[in-house]
Amino acid sequence: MNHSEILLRFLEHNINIHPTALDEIERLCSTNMELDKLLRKTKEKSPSVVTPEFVKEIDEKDERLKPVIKRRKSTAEEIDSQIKIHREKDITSKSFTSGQIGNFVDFFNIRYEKLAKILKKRETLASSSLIEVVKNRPSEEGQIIGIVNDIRQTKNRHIFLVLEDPSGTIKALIPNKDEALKRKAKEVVKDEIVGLKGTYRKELFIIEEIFFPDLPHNREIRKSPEPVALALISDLHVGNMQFLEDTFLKFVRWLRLEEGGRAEKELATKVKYIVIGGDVVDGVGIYPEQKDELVIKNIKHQYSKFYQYLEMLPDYIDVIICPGNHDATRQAEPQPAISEEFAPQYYEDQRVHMAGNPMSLELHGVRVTSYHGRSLDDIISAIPGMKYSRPAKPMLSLLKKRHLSPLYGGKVPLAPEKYDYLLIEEPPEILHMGHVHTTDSRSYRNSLIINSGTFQAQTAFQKRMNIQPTPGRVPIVDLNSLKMTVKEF
Ligand code: D5M
Ligand code: FE
Ligand code: ZN
Repeated sequence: MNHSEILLRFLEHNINIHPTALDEIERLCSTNMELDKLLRKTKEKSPSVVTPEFVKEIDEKDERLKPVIKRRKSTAEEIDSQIKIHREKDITSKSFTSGQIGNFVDFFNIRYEKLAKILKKRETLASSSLIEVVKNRPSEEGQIIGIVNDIRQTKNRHIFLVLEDPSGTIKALIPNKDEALKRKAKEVVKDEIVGLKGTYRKELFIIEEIFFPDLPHNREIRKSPEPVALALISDLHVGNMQFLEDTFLKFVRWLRLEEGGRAEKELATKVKYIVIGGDVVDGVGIYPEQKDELVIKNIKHQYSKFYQYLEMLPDYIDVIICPGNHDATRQAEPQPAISEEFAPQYYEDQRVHMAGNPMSLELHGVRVTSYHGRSLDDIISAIPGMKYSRPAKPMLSLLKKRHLSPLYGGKVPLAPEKYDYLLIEEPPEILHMGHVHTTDSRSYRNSLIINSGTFQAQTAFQKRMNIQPTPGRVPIVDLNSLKMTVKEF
């Protein structure tokens, strides 16, 4: 970069520069990218004139932001990225445009059709009947598939359930003495699609078995032929006073191969992707009294702040981001990607990929479904035995339901789009969520179920709710072996 090139760029941005600062800038910026970065940082500070002292100060503060030296040998660096984002299963830019909003009848019909098809693959349900047909065949055993309109325990400790399909509704019952089936029924929530086997007697379908859509037993599993790894994170809440910047910077330094022993570095060299499952920033006006807990009160500035961290990442890492309930997009699910208006840098950067919530990806063929996880609040309160401290359990329940947010009328606002984007149509190799701020994982029928925790310390609200977050515990999945390790920062 020579003086006139630098001068020109600064003038383009209407920034006054003192001639003595040019040498300093020339020394610091050998590429256009570096100059862009300096320009951006200067603009944030908006000095009346750029002096050599000003440049030095920015540079010192920037010590930990220095670009990674490219010649470092790294596995991930040598491999081309292979990212496929299933945009057809993403609500982004479909919702606001052409009056796509449908009605709830269509919305639940799509859910019914898709999940009934999955349920019918099971032998027992292959010849299931419509509800009206079963009602006309009293005392005969039959199978039905439908949406759960109501489920509750009666005062005599039977479980009473109302099921609906396109032909009609039926009242169903699990007798109080069938303890095993009653236990299974505890996992049933309103508005999900289930299959029932039983017999219709005296206006009641007596249930003998309940079926969730579930995952097939021996499905083909995809692994990456290349030795690359994926880091899963979520719930940074940048801008909130509890965001743990130092912890996050440790993670960044580890990725930059600046921290850890040989074995740790070996894993770090494989990391090619970071998937962020929402709540990137704390947002503004999300909950009462939030203002008092914000250190950055402007949401655009919150995103700029996080973008500074993204810039510190090795340049061979791709970052894929879905929003959460604190991000700059609509609250109703499915959520379109974080809006460009609030995070323009993200859209200009080729290594950052913005998608909706939920999002469905393939990384080197490995299928990843990421969903922020707000429905976990509803599932944890609806199903006995589910706890905030072990979110993989309610996540597994959702996986078996093949739906990310089945309950309508709970804490999750659902938008009745023309399609049900929250269905889990194809079983993923990795099901990823966040929201509950607790890292947890388990595996189930060849799927890894992972909650990526948080980088935020306990908030006053979480203290009142007795939620104990586990900040800085980052799940890393080797996409070649599909083995997961949790790195603590
Ligand atoms: O959610 C952070 C954590 O707080 C997560 O565990 C859910 C819990 N949470 C959030 N809002 C509520 C409400 N309204 N009731 C109960 N629990 C809640 P975050 O999305 O990061 O704020
Ligand atoms: Fe969060
Ligand atoms: Zn959240």
